[in-house]
Formats: sequence, structure tokens, C-alpha cells
Amino acid sequence: MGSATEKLSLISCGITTCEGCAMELIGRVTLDVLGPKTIILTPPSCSAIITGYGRETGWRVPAFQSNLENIAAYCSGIRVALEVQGKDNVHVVAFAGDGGTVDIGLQALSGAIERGHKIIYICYDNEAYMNTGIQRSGATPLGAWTTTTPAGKKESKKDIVGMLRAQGIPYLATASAGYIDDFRRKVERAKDVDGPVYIHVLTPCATGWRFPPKETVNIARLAVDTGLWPLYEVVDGRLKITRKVKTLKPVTDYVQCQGRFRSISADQIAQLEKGAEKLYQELLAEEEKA
Ligand SMILES: Cc1ncc(C[n+]2csc(CCOP(=O)(O)OP(=O)(O)O)c2C)c(N)n1
Ligand code: SF4
Ligand SMILES: [Mg+2]
Repeated sequence: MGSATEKLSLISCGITTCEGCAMELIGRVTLDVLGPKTIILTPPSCSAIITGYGRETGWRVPAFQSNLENIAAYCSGIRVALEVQGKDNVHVVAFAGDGGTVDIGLQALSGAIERGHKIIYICYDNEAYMNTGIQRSGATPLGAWTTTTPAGKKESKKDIVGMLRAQGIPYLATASAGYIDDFRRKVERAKDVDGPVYIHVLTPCATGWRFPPKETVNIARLAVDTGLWPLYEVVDGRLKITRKVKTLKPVTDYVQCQGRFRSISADQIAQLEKGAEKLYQELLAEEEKA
């Protein structure tokens, strides 16, 4: 007999994501908000674990796997096909990792936004190519260990949110698996946007970030509380911070609880802290101006 949670969830129980996987949590909440009239796409990634093999899938809604480089193009095509059929009450969702978004799928994403298709693109950011064995992506932060950055990444994280803002998009938001109510509200808002939506959500990965699985939510919160991952939304160009942090916590609180930062230098921590403080002040100033 299934539990009450299983009955409510549009992702079946017993799927083989790792213990404490924030990506799975975000997938569950996404469908919880959007409901059964949703078509969900995943590219090759850890989210493809939910999409499954052959005729079996963990999604209880129509689901489909794209290629890594073109999930947004697939979503555009599905949206246009629904329009041709006169179906305007179906959500079309891309549920893609950081590698499939900020690197390999970027041109398809940019094209879909430029064409203005009504799709909800959720990038769950675990800051590396996890499914293939923890390789660095453009979203891996400065100083982080991956199997392809054994001494820590020397470059900074790519600013995909800034890039998409510059392109112009009706609704864009950041979110964190540590503040689920905030994420839930943003997905709720996304339902009614008549055009593309982009939500960039931080999803800590116990396996790739090297922390105990029970710490997932705490680490996702610390990212926000240190200013490394500010929570905001941009509606038709107007920015609003959705979680104000009175005093930012030290970045050391965040890095010291993750094995991936074991060789980060004091200088790199200072750089991260300076960048977080600067971004937060810029967001506050922009919000005030609006
Ligand atoms: C064009 C292309 N390059 C490489 C791969 C191999 N590949 C499959 S899944 C994956 C990792 C994707 O990383 P990300 O999008 O961050 O998702 P995550 O695995 O972290 O959930 C890669 C590189 C592929 N399928 N297609
Ligand atoms: S490797 Fe990370 S993102 Fe992938 S299933 Fe495991 S915890 Fe989730
Ligand atoms: Mg990833």
C-alpha cells in the first residue's frame, strides 16, 4: 500500500537518485505545483534517472528525453504543436542540469527565449556534470574540486542569469532547495506567464559536493545566507529580492562543510566573499531604484 505522500506525488517512489538528492526534491515540488496537465522533458543528466529506461518512467505525467544540446528546442516544438491543436492548458517544462543549460544547451535555450515560446525552463544547478562522474561545468564555482579540476576550479561560475536577463525574458527567478516555499511560489507564478520562464535553482549534490546527505537543505540555505546564491525574481525587467539577508554569513561557513572545497585557498574564499557582497549590494540598489 502506498503512503499518503506517494499518492500525492507525480513522481513515483523508489527511484534511484542518491540519498538526499535536492534535484529529486525540486522535481517533486515542481509537479506538485503544476499538476498533471504537464509535459516534462529531461536531457541526459541525473534527472534522466527519473525519466527512466525504455518503456518505464518515474514521472506520472507525459515525459520525454531530449538530447543534451537541445531541450529548449524540443520544448518549443511541443508548445507549437499544442497551439496548433488548440490546447492552451498544458504546461511544457524543461528540467535540465547546469551542464545542459549553461554550456551544452545554451544556444537552444537562448533561441527559445528569443522566439518567446511559453515554456517553463527549470535549471537545477548541482554545479557539475554529475551523471557522468562529477566533471566541471561552466557553473562550477571557483575553488571547487571536480574530477576534471583536481586542484580546484581556477575560473569563476558563469553568470547565466545575467546573460538571460540581458536577453530579456518576461519572468526569471533564482531559487534554492533550502527555501522550498520560495521556490514553490515562483513555480506558481510561472504558471500564468505568457512567454518563457527561467528558474535557476541551487540543488546541492551530496555525492559530488562531498557532504553527508542529511545536510542537503542546510547547505542550500547557507548558500543563500552567505550571499553566494541570492534569491530574487525579475518580472518584466523589475527586480525583487524574495529573501532579504540582514547580515551575510561568512563564506567559510559554506565551504568548510563540503569536501569539494578541501583545497580552496584563502584568497579564493576572499574572492567569493567579495563577489557575493558586491552582487547583494547591486541587487539591493536595483530593487530600490525600481
Ligand atoms: C552532446 C553530449 N555531450 C555529452 C553527453 C554525455 N553526458 C550525458 S549526461 C551528462 C552530464 C550532464 O550534466 P548536467 O547537465 O549538469 O546534469 P547532471 O548530470 O549534473 O544532473 C553528460 C556530459 C551527452 N549525452 N551529449
Ligand atoms: S549525483 Fe547528485 S544530482 Fe545526481 S542523483 Fe546523486 S545526489 Fe542527485
Ligand atoms: Mg549538473
